[in-house]
Amino acid sequence: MDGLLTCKIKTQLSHWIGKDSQFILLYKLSRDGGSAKKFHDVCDNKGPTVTIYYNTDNNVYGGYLSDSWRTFRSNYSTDNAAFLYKLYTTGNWKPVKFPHIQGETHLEKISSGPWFYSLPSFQTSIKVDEKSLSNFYSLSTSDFFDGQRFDMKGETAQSVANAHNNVTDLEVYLVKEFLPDEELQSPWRDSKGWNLQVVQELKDSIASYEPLEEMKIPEVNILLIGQVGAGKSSFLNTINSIFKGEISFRACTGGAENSLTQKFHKLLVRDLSTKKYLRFRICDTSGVKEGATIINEDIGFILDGHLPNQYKFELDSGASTKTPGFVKEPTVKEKIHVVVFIIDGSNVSFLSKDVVKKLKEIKSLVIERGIPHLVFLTKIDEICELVSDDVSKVYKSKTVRDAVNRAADLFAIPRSNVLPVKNYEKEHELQTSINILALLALRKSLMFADDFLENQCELKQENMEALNKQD
Ligand SMILES: Nc1nc2c(ncn2[C@@H]2O[C@H](COP(=O)(O)OP(=O)(O)O)[C@@H](O)[C@H]2O)c(=O)[nH]1
Ligand SMILES: [Mg+2]
Repeated sequence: MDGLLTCKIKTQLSHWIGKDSQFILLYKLSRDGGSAKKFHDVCDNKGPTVTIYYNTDNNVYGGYLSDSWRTFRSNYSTDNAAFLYKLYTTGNWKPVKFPHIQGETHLEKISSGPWFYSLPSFQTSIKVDEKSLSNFYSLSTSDFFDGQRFDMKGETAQSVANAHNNVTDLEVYLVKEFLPDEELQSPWRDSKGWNLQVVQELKDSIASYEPLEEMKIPEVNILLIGQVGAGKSSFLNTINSIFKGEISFRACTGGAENSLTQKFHKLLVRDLSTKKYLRFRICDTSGVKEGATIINEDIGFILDGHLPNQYKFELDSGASTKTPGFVKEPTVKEKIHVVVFIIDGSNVSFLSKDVVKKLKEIKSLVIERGIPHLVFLTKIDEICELVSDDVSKVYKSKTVRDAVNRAADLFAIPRSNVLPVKNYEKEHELQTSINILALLALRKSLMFADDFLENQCELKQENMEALNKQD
């Protein structure tokens, strides 16, 4: 779910802040829940923020902090550049800035939500008031717009907010200076060009791919794992579209709120030009998110090949040997041969601690089993206008390069194992550059899967030799 900031509001806030700014949604009460801890988890130490309240009478108001939100003082703090503001009064555009005059401006406390002096929110936690028809959050009105710290320019709590702080939502955005996307002189990664011939070469090499002969398996299993909404199902659709020759949406995709993928799917892709199935399966999972998410035991079961195709994830109770279709003694055929972490490029710097922790846990499970892994960085069009206009600019985009570097640091993997990808989402026709990035990413996964099979093959041979010696 996206934030509610409109272009008009962004322009007004940029004007007040004094810089052309971009706004990145960090916290949204209705999406992230009314927990002060959660607010601090995602907003602390990030830099300047703007907080915006949407009151049930269509009053929109909020506050700006040039300092980061923090918790270590456990008391009020002063930010001389902070200000409060109002934008809409009962639905009418009436922007007024209320600059700081004196004294402390905001509360640095783990048990408080975003809390300005004269514009409070909630302590510890708050729930939506479900008794009312409009389902609002009843926030605090302590010192509400009382003019002690900010110059109210003749306005009052009544004129700004009808004297109540019942809101349908509250959002906190990170404020970043808007810098035009930088096109690098020389690319940060080499490419073979962006034309149909390259697409064909990549398609041919994937179409002729066969898993290591000695292992005698029909196809390799590529597991996609990542945050809900990161683009796992969309990647599967992108690959399917390329081999189908037209855009297709085989796996359901959707917004970030809930994972539409509740089942474990192991999908084959058919090359429509030859009508043959390709020799890999893309395994799509439900995503990682705070709270309910696939439990580690289930991930272990998936990696080891115990869970059957179409297994339905029960988010609080995992699978067991009694699960219908549970594969008791999986062979190499059922195991996962390569793991791809799908990371939303537009979110890579703002992943919550919980999600990072979960992804690291999964990575440990993958490493324990010696399974090769890599990262696909999606939505690169959303972070860079150069790329949004022309995907073939990807290796000349400083923004994408920086995002790739961040993902590599986060996962502690080599940069070359992070592959930028743009999935099909709004397009109606296939595009050469989009195809090339997706095919490069897929081909690299197949090469990695082969590495795993090589290792398994060696292991098998060693075991055989040991057995022979015993005989
Ligand atoms: N702009 C853009 N949107 C994307 C991209 N990949 C996925 N999306 C969108 O992100 C949303 C979530 O994608 P989905 O594949 O359902 O995520 P999943 O939960 O990981 O399976 C959908 O609305 C997609 O259209 C991408 O590369 N660029
Ligand atoms: Mg999905």
